[in-house]
Amino acid sequence: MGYIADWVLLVVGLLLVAGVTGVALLSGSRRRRGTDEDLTPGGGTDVLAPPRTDTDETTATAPATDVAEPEAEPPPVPEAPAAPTQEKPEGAASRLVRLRQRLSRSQGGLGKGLLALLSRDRLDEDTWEDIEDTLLGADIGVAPTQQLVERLRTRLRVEGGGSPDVRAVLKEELLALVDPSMDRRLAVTGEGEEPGVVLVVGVNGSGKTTTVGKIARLLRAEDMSVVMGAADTFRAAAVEQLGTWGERVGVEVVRGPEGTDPASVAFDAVKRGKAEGVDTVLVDTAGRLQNKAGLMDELGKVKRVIEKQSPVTEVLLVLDATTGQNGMVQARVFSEIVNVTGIVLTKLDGSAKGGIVVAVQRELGVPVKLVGLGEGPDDLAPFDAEAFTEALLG
Ligand SMILES: Nc1nc2c(ncn2[C@@H]2O[C@H](COP(=O)(O)OP(=O)(O)O)[C@@H](O)[C@H]2O)c(=O)[nH]1
Ligand SMILES: [Mg+2]
Repeated sequence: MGYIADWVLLVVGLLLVAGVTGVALLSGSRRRRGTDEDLTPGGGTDVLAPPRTDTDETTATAPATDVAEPEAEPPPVPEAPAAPTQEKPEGAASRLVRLRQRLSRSQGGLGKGLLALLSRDRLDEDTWEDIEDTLLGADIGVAPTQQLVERLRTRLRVEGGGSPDVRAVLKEELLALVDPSMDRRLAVTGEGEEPGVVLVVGVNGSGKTTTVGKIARLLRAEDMSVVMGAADTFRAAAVEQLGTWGERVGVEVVRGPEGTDPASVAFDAVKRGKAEGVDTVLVDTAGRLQNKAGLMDELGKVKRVIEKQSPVTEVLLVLDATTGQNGMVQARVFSEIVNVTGIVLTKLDGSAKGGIVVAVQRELGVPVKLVGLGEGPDDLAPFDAEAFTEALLG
């Protein structure tokens, strides 16, 4: 009997081991298959998919029984959008005060870090290296970093007899790098009866449309008259987006059907602006960078066609401050395509890397004229070298 029982145990044991191994192999192969799928071209589209919303999350995790439930409540009927009411945009003075605080919140770390290092009792080589790293980390760029470190070394050595005012020295040197002598005025008016024409360029997602809308508000706050041209005709959503900005401040948006030639929309917008005798025409563009030659053709044509009506008075390159070196590469490409006259640095509220102001000005030889400091409609301010340097120092 004992013999048979042993056999039974052995067989049961073997079956169990086989079962467990089988499950393990199965899940292993499933996992492997999952990985393979992620690498197929089809799987790659996930990267482009918009971030999951809460609704997606709920659907994905909801147990199957919930989905099958027959009496699901009908989704609530969305409220009809309220009729647009005209807004009075915030004036330049008040937004400067408000946005300065935001600027020091995002950028203040750089100056504080530098001051702490420079205030050490002994400025040894390790400390200078830390200072260099701090500057590079803020995207100031290699050449300006070396220049600044040289200047600080010399000045703190020479003036270091007593106790030098480190903050004052640092502020002076940072200000010199940001270059307060650059002309940062926006050319938003034309000669005589001509309107000013502002062409806004940059890669998709950098904040062009938002910036065009914000500039319209800035001008409306000064009681200037504006027409906008929605020359990003590739996505209906982009045209809609600009339309909304226009409605809120009573600015006409010239548009064409989806897929229209961007140059023809730009042409119509300037024509309209001229006919109405407005001060400024703002032209939004598309910024697909997959193909430099195509982009060059397109933007070149937009500019040429506009200039059959009126000269372009300002070409603003919109740059996302959070994109670092990548953004610098884009900036270079655009500056080869069009004659950029000013830079708008957006999303400075979401990045501590304000040093890119210095880097991009150096690279393009063109001043930063405006900075975007949030998604709010009036979160755009004229760039002021002095205020920016103060913000860096916290
Ligand atoms: N935080 C922040 N977000 C911004 C700023 N400027 C634009 N954005 C956001 O960036 C996204 C892309 O902007 P959009 O104007 O559509 O970019 P476009 O593709 O270049 O026209 C939008 O979600 C904007 O709200 C800014 O200064 N700060
Ligand atoms: Mg856009």
